[in-house]
Amino acid sequence: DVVPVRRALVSVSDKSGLLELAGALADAGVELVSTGSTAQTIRDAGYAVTDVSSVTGFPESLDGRVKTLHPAVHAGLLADLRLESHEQQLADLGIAPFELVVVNLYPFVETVASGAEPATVVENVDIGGPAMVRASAKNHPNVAIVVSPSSYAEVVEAVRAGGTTLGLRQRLAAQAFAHTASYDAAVAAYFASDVVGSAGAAGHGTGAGDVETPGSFDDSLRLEADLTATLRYGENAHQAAALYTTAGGAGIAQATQLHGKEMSYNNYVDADAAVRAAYDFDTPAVAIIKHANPCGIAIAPADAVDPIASAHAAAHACDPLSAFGGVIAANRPVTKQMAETVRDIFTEVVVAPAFDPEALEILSQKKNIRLLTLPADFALATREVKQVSGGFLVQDADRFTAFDQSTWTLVSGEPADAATLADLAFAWKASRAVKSNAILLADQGASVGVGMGQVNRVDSCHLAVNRAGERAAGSVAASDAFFPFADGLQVLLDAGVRAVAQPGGSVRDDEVVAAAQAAGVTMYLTGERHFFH
Ligand code: 93A
Repeated sequence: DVVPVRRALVSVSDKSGLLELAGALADAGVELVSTGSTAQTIRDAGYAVTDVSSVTGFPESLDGRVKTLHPAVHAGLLADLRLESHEQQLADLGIAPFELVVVNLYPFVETVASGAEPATVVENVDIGGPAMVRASAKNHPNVAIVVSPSSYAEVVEAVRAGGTTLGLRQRLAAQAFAHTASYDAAVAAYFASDVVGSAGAAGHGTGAGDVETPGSFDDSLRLEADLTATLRYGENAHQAAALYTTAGGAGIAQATQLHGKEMSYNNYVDADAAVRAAYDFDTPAVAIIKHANPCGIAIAPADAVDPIASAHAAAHACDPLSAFGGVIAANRPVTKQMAETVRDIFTEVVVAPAFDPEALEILSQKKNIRLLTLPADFALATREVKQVSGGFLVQDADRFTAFDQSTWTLVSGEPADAATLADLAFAWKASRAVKSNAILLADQGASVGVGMGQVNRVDSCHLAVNRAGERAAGSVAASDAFFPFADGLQVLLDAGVRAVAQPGGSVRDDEVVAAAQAAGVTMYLTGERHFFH
């Protein structure tokens, strides 16, 4: 199953490593066939190369839109030479096969990131490149397909050793299909975001108006999703995993990666949680996520000079220990100042609507950090799906209706002043991003202590208070669901919490409210629960 390499098709936008590759292939006696500027680069370096137009007998035309899209190329890529009939047909047609194809695609993601005009972005949608990549990958029993300069050395070694092995070609084919899939996902996300923008579809920051009443469900719900990328592994190293994107979706699965290592399974989960938390706010907000929970979440003070950097600093201050290795979402473009802070903190992923050029430059110096863009007004899914064994559960997405404090009921203490109300509103909204049972303590628009994911509310209260330390005294608290007893609340009161927002609705609300009244603490009932599991 070793295929000696006699003829190679090389067509690359990213010319890094090209000359070393071309030199090594030429030295090994491989005939090189190339497109426009790739051929020029090889020729300028003094190596022999055949122009693809002399293979096709057709000029590169339509400003380069049609270069390699020709049967003389594609029959050479797709012929299965294990079949005599294919070999015979190629001979009859006078077409020679390729055993090696080296292609990397027009820099679509980079063009989008540069803020280019739509016409330029569209021109950078590669058509001929993916066609060659997919054809060669399909025909991997005969052809080795290389899509990344990082594979050049290994392939050159194989060529020198007498040819590529089936194992190598299959591995390269898998990389190739993953590459074109993620490329197309980026293209789809760009087109979708454009459509969302112009259609003025509902963005984040929802009010009471957008909530759908519990609706009807089709008797056969079909989930259409396309395999977008195979991931290195799943939640753990022994679990195979992949990313599927739903047709017409526009969320973390469609985010555009500008820089960094491949996204992992856990990166996707955490980035989704980060976006859920930060993009929920209308004002500049940052959430830092570990294991799908916020270890810090904050909005910027109204007078901040660099709001998103201030929000990040405040979110980080909540729990700097846990922020190590975290996933950050910002709902405004990342600024230079924020980037300078993040640079010094080990961070897995940063998601934001955009990165200021200086911020991108600073963060791109870190090889591994993954930088993703997702438009601030990405279309929220209206339904959420969760797998259970043997099927799945579907529900309306959780939206706030009780965000507006005019709908809250004061049941204890003095009415809160404007600043306290604003903090309560922040804490209440932020608590929605915390796994239940959730208790979130906040001060001046920033979480100061988070108690998450506990099986009783008392433990969540202890966690939040312990995390906040001295900052618990004078903070405000939100609870994602009612206090079933006064014990959890008492933990907060003893720590010096001065105002509380919680849904209410417990059969023991009287006891809970009485405890707040005895402490002279302000308490509002929001009337709405926000469990999140
Ligand atoms: O414009 S295309 O979609 N049409 C083509 O026929 C075609 N063939 C190769 N893009 C095409 N390519 C791409 O051109 C390759 O994927 C590669 O990225 C680039 C190399 O062109 P050049 O050698 O002129 O730099």
